[in-house]
Amino acid sequence: MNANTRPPATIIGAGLVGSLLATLLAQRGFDVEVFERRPDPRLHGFLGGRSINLALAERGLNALRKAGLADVVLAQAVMMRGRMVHAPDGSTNLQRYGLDDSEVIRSVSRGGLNILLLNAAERAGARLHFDAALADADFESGDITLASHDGSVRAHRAGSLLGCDGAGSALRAALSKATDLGERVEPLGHGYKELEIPPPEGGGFAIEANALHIWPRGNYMCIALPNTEGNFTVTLFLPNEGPFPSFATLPGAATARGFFEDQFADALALMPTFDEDWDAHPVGQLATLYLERWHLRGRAVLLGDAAHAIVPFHGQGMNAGFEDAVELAALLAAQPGDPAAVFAEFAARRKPNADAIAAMSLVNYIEMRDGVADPHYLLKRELAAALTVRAPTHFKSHYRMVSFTSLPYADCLERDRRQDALMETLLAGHDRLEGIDLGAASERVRRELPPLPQGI
Ligand code: FAD
Ligand code: 8RB
Repeated sequence: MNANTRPPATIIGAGLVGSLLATLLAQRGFDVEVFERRPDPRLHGFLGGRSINLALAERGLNALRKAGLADVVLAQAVMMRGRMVHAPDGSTNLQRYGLDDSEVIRSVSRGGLNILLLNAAERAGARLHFDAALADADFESGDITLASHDGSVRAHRAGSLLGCDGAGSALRAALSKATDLGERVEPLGHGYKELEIPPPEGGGFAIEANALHIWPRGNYMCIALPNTEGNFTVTLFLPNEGPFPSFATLPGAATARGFFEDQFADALALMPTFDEDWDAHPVGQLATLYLERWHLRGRAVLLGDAAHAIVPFHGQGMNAGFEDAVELAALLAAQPGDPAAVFAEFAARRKPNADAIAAMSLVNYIEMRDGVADPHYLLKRELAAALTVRAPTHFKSHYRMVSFTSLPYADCLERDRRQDALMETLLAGHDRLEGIDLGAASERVRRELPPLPQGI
């Protein structure tokens, strides 16, 4: 294809979603330019410098496969087979996520993944501009203003804009001035603090490497994800305000240490830099962002966190954003001359799925932090396991649908509602599995639930 006839694409933000979208579009023959606010992390290291990791599940991996990057990412990931639950007395229990080691999630370094995606985007022909923050956009002329950290600004004539600039999106702010996006932000009321478990002296991992660790404590919890270097990123999730324990009642490392001695003694013993980490790392805020509209005619569209930031409790924010990138790249490649139609179709397809994962992520906080100990919940888990074995063509746990398939999130939510209602009916009047006729129960599952789509 002649360079002049390649359809243009201007991407705002070279984070996880922007750099994957740049790769996919450049691979499909687009003339891609990307503007990123931060300096190039390949030259300057990641701002903040801390190693933060993310859980990659099937949807995200599937998107990486489409870009030809799944194998290189897997080579720098740590497999997590299940949740390792740490009780207050220090005892642990592994709850597997899937049926076997083909159903696992992976812990990957955010910095490493972003650098890998930036390199892939450039290899595919995308042009990346760093220290170039979108400051303003004129959606009539297509002119955008880009600002550098030294205060200098420059103008650029862009075609349609693809907004991947994250939860605090500047493109979203510019769009809001031109049109009503129907924006709603729902704060969770809980924040988070990042801590660290380093590798033990002599190497290896201080706790089980191949698990996502959870310390559930009712109204709050800690989690830990492994890094390839042997350390774990630990995150405490806790109410911001209110009676002890809340972040408001833990002003400094000294009070926080007492709280951890009480509630997370086993973890605290593995955190030599607890005091420094507590005082140095800010409390992060959590919220869900809903927009009624994601696009303005053919001029701009939002995707990833810019369109639908969610709470972290399903580990699906990046996975959902990667699905967006795959969907948008495919639609644009099929119809490069009609961005208005593409953006409308993209938003119509993705918005119900974004709403569904937003809802499921909020529910999973409850499940992670206290559902694990509830007897009715445990009984339902047992029944779900039995139905999974007896009716695998019709029954799949909510967690497996979300994490190990690419079934649209909205379909996962709908199927899970029907599965859950049926299980509640089957469990009525029972407090043990023994009295339930599992043959008849699985017969009913096959009769009343639609078969699972194959190969998704
Ligand atoms: P981002 O990755 O935030 O990228 C946005 C980019 O835009 C950034 O590079 C930013 O510098 C740039 N930018 C911002 N403003 C401008 C501007 N004005 N002009 C130009 N560029 C701009 N998701 C999972 O699936 N699994 C997990 O386990 C998981 N763990 C997480 C852990 C943490 C601590 C956090 C904070 C999030 C986690 N997430 C996880 C969510 C995931 O990080 C996000 O959903 C994902 O990064 C969204 O990608 P994005 O490209 O839309 O936004
Ligand atoms: N954002 C995750 C899960 C589900 C685990 C389960 C949960 C930290 C910020 Cl909280 C969380 C999960 O149901 O057993 N899979 O992947 C990742 C999670 O938190 C990430 C690391 C996180 N995201 C701001 C902090």
